[in-house]
Amino acid sequence: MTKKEIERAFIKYVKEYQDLNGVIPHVFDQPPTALEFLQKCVHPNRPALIKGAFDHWPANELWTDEYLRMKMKDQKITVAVTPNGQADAVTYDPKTDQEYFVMPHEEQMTFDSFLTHLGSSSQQQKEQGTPSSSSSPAYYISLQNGSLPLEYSDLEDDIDPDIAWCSEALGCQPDAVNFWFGDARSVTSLHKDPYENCYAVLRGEKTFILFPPSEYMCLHESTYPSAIYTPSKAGFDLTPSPGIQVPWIPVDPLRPDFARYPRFKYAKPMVITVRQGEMLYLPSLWFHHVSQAGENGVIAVNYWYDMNYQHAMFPSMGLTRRLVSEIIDGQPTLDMASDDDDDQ
Ligand SMILES: O=C(O)CCC(=O)C(=O)O
Repeated sequence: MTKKEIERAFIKYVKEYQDLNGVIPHVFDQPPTALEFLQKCVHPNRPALIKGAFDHWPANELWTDEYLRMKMKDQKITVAVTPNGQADAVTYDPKTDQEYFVMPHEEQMTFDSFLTHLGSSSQQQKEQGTPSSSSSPAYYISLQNGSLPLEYSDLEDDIDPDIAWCSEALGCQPDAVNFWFGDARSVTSLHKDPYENCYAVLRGEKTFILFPPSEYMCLHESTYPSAIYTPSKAGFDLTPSPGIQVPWIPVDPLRPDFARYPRFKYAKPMVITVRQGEMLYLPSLWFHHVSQAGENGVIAVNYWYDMNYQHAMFPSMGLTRRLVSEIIDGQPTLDMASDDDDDQ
């Protein structure tokens, strides 16, 4: 089979999935039972918007800035700081004329200092117009792998420790619960995770642009040398991390460059805005790009449940990556085992 023939077979596969499923998510007007959740979401690996999933959480009423400041006291938290709100993203460095996978500078600060930074950044955005025109750094609480028990244990009583119908459906407890707080400047670039994700928005709104695992071939994954933002007198420097290569998706679905990424024309995004009080079920291995908006910042909590690795979808993704990246695009191996791109 030639590369062209393999590509044509993938285009058919992408279209067949699209024809069968469309791009409209299921909406639950009230939380599903475990069985409904399994049947409509987990088994078919389809996203859903869920209303009323956490109406009973005290956090809905309690989590004002004043309350959060008071509860968090002098507890140090980890904040991702970037010049442009783009952490963990493929970024062009004009100094070296090269693209890197760039990680944020992580700063330890009190919650109070975080709110002060976020407040002055929002003020600047209001004065200067669009979020991207701001010249001050972007601050985003986006630490993962269980940030809630690690750094926000004083807030744990204000929410549920798990999502009951999801735990019942999957037969396990969440692997990690994360706390997110940012503003319109911070955007999360396209990536996937090996988790079933229940994502609750408590303040503001988040827009998820989603692509199913079947659309992997449209996203032009490639490997990039890794670098990290380091604060400098002039703002930030991009410091390369020698010897580290990271596989990542370079396509920006908000400004797609079809000349560089022509297969993106076959992709059909599912766009879901999750408003305050709503929850998104984001199935494992779906690619997601996340942006946010809210006058007073955007707060969310999400629950990551390990995906079922016995499901054929996991090795199928490995096979697809090998065929597309290695055979069609002629790139070196994207080794799934050493692939920690999946934890954004
Ligand atoms: O909210 C965000 O900015 C990113 C969320 C995300 O990537 C995730 O929950 O896996």
